[in-house]
Amino acid sequence: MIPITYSADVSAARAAGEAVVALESTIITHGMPFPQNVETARLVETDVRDAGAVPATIAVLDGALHVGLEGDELDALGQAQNVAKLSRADIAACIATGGTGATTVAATMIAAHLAGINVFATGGIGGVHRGAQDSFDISADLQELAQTPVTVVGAGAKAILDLPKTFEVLETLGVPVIAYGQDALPAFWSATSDMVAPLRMDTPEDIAKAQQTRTAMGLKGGQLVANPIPHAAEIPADVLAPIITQALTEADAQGVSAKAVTPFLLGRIFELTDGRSLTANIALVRNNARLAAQIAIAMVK
Ligand code: PSU
Ligand code: MN
Repeated sequence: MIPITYSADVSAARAAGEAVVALESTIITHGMPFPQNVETARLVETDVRDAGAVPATIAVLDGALHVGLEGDELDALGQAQNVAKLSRADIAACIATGGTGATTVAATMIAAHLAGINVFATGGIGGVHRGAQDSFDISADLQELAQTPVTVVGAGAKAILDLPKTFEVLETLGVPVIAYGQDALPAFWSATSDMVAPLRMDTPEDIAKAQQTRTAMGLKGGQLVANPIPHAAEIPADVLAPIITQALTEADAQGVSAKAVTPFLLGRIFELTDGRSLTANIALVRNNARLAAQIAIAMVK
């Protein structure tokens, strides 16, 4: 096992067997502008604490895998330039070469599992990009859900993606997709969609038990909890649709590809909505953090 640097709080929580919720760092470095990124990271950590669990924000700092960041480390990461975006393909290389990088959903799941953490909150997972039939751009987050036993709470997959194809791939990979408290799948900035969720659960206890049963059966992998954005914060899909289309057209025209696609699109949508997409993104991440804490508490009971 590689050494892990735990924050003081996460260290204490592990020793006491308390509920811990993993949080990712790519959303901080590549998903939101400064200073809202750091403010949001702190709010999300507070939300987890207020719900009775301990937050563990994950990142690689100067070659060390950190599970739980101290306040000054979070501040520094939020303002650092040229931070790598780490997925399964690059996290080991970053650690090996002493680099600094932020973890995506896939890499955060890997690190959480190494640290014995079973629940993780994010905004929305990556998935199948629109036009993937030409670009082959499918997020490694999907494969990770199929093999690493961590329950990921997100507002579904990000609505910049081809959502029907994303959920088809998750089905193919055998990943349970559980809508929380409703029949429809949420669509990130919008609470509902016209897609019916494969599974629905209404309590954190059921979600915890489903992951534990999966693992007890020897089934690899985690599950995606699709938690709808609070209605007060949502942006209707028909308002966003032309904006997403414009951002995608611009990405195409500028030749944006690979890891840069998602950060580019989120950044342009932020500008084109005058910041409204960010307000909604913050509301949904905080909502996911609260539910993740409840699931983590149910798991340790
Ligand atoms: N959720 C958000 N904003 C983000 C992300 C999630 O609200 O920026 C990040 C996650 O780290 C996720 C990544 O893994 O976007 C997806 O990137 P890609 O499409 O390149 O796999
Ligand atoms: Mn990609």
